[in-house]
Amino acid sequence: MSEHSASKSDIEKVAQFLAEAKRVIILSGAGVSKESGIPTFRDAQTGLWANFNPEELATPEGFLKDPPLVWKWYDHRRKLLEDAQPNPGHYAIVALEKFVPHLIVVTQNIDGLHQKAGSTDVVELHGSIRKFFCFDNAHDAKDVPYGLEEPPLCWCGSQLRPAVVWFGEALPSRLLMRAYAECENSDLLIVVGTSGLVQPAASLPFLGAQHGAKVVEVNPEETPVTDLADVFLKGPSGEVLPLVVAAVEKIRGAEA
Ligand code: BV8
Repeated sequence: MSEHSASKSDIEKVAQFLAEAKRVIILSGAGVSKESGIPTFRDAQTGLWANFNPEELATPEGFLKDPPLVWKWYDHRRKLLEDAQPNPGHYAIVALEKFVPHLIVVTQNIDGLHQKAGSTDVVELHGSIRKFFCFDNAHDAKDVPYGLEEPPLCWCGSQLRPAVVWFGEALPSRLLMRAYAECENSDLLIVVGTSGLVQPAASLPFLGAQHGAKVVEVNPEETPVTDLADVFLKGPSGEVLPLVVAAVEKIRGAEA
C-alpha cells in the first residue's frame, strides 16, 4: 500500500523539470534518512534521550554543561549509523546524476548516507558525526572508539567533540558560500525531508526561487517551503523519488 499521494501528473511534471535542467540542487534534511531507520531530528527522542531537547544537547553550552551526556548522545546516534544503509531515496538522488549535467547535494544531515549511496558532490552544511575535533583548538582527531563514558582528550589536552555545527555556531563559511552560489545559479531545487525550520539552511530554497529556480518539495507533511514550491510531492522520499527517476528515464527513453 503506497503511502504517498503525489499525483502521476505532478511526478511527470517534476521529471520534465529534471529532463530540461542543467544545474540542480538537492537540499536534504533528516527526513531523507528516516527510511534508513535514522530518527529525524524532531522525532521524539527515544529511551534515555526522551527527557532531553535535542536543541539543548546540540549546543556548545549543552556540551560544556555536561560533556559526558552530550558525548554519549552523539555516541548513541553514531552507533545507530553503524548498520544504517542508504534507502531508495538516497539511491534515486544518485541516479539523477546521470540525467543532469550538474547536480549537487546540499545536506543538513550529518549521517554520511548520501556519500555511502554514491552521491559524488555532497556539501555537509552541518558537518559530520563521523569526524571529531577538539573543543578548544579544533585539532582534528581520528579513530575515536565507541562506548566511551566521556569525551576523550586531544593531544593538546582539550576535550574532543563531534565535528558538527551546533545551534549558535556559524556554519563553515566556505560551505555556506558554495551553497549560496549554487542557489544563485540553479534551474531547480528539490527540497527533500526537511522541516524547513533551521536557519540559515532553511533560506536556501527562497534564495534559489529569487534567482529563478523552480522549487520542488518532497515531504509527507507540509512545511514553510510548501507554499513556495512549484510542485509539492506529498510522501516519503524513499517512495516518491524512485518514481521521479522512472519518469525521467521514460522521457530520456522516448528522446533516444
Ligand atoms: C547560526 C547538527 C549564526 C547537530 C544541526 C535566523 C538566522 C540565523 C540563525 C537563526 C535564525 N533563527 C534562529 C537561529 C538560530 C538557529 C536556528 O535556526 N534555530 C531554529 C531552531 C529556529 N540556527 C543556528 O544556530 C545555526 N547557526 O545561525 O549561527 C552565527 C553566525 C555567526 C557567528 C555565530 C553564529 C546552526 C544550525 C545548525 C544546527 N545543527 N545539526 C546535530 O545534528 O546534532 S541542525 C539539525 O536540526 C539537523 O542537522 C537539521 O538541520 C535540523 C533538523 O532539521 P531537519 O533536517 O529538517 O529535520 P527535522 O526533524 O526538523 O524534519 C524532518 C522532516 O522530514 C520533517 O519535515 C518530516 O515531515 C520529514 N520526513 C519524515 N519522514 C520522511 C520525511 N521526509 C521525506 N521522507 C520521509 N520518509
